Amino acid sequence: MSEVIADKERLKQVVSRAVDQTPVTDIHTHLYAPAFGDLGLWGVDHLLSYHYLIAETMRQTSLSYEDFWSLDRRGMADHVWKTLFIDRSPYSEACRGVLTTLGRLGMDVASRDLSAYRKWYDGQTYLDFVDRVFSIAKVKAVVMTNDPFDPKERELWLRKEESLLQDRRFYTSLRIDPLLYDWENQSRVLREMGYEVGAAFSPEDRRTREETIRFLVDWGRRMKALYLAASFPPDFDYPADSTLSALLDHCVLEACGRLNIPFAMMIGVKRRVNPSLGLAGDRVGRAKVEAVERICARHPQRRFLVTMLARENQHELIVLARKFRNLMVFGCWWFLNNPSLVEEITAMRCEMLGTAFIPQHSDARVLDQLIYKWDHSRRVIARVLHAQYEALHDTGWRMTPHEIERDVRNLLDQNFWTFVKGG
Ligand code: RAT
Ligand code: ZN
Repeated sequence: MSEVIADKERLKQVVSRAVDQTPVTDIHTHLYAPAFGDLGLWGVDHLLSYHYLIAETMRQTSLSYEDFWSLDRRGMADHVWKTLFIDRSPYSEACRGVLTTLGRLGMDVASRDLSAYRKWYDGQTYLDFVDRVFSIAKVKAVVMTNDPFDPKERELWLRKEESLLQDRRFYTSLRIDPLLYDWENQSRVLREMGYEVGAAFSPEDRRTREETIRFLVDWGRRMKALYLAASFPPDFDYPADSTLSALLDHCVLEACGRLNIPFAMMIGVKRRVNPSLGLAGDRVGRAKVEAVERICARHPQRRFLVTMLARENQHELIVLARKFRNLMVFGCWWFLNNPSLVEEITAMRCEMLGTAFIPQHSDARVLDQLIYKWDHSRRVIARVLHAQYEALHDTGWRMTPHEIERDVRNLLDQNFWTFVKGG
């Protein structure tokens, strides 16, 4: 055995260093590789007009929704900046994230000088900026959310597939919410693409079933998707007498099998509770963990990456993961990505799953956000892990730095790849 960690001071150092330095695979983002052109967002105006901040701003402004949405990107950013950062103290998680990001990029946050920040960004080229962000955030790879139902993205895939896959830091996932929730319109899109599906989905209709699978397999291959993915509402049930349930059983999981990739389920989002807020108008609801239990039990050959949005679901989901090795719990999603909740959830997962989970993903929509999302998460993960190792040390068990680094590498990087590869 190499150096054994004898005292608690050293233990703390080793854990903080391992969590701080280990390169991360970020398994769910809304980022795009540079080849996707202007689908990829970056810069201070996009940071400030992030939908998490728009939700906070619209509670504190007298501007109507219409007037806010009529502003250009810069106008929105100005309004968020004044409302949340100047007229009030920006200590919410999403606000602080902007400041962590600017600070880690080398800007003077104390100056509160938005025009200076804009000037700093004007001096950057996008390609260098991508390198810089990956290096500061110590992220080695991100998984994009790739949507063939988005006409702009679809057109890019059909036109320049090869170049979209060139940057090996950006991996792909095939997102299929529109197909699951809007068969009526999306089946038309499938037909336009040459897949002979019916106007209504029925599992008895063999051709529609096979053509849907063919579509999913073709696009999974075209994108080299690491997994298929969808989000689900709180009342998602399985099995159920619904198009959704039938599509999962007869097409989605079949396609995952043929592609030999997992299915990612993000459960607990109630969409468009306030449509005037756009992307910021969704809320969380308590979901049925039984639905996940039944899908895992019924499809033991399939692999499921699952995250749930409600705090109330976390304990049950962890218990379920102890029962099914084809279930990998991941991330503290969206409204859970706040230090107090990340701490609670990560501690529970460590206590009940050991090292067999994926603690976090960023959900970044703006490239620069990788910096703060990972900076903030790493701090909490380090704190939680340190408490676990300290308790272990108190039993008399002794660890080496190498062992701790191995565990952290599994948590932040390898668990995902092992699960994707199926073992
Ligand atoms: O976190 C977010 O930005 C949400 O708007 C959603 O994108 C969510 O993460 C999702 O993937 O559906
Ligand atoms: Zn997302």
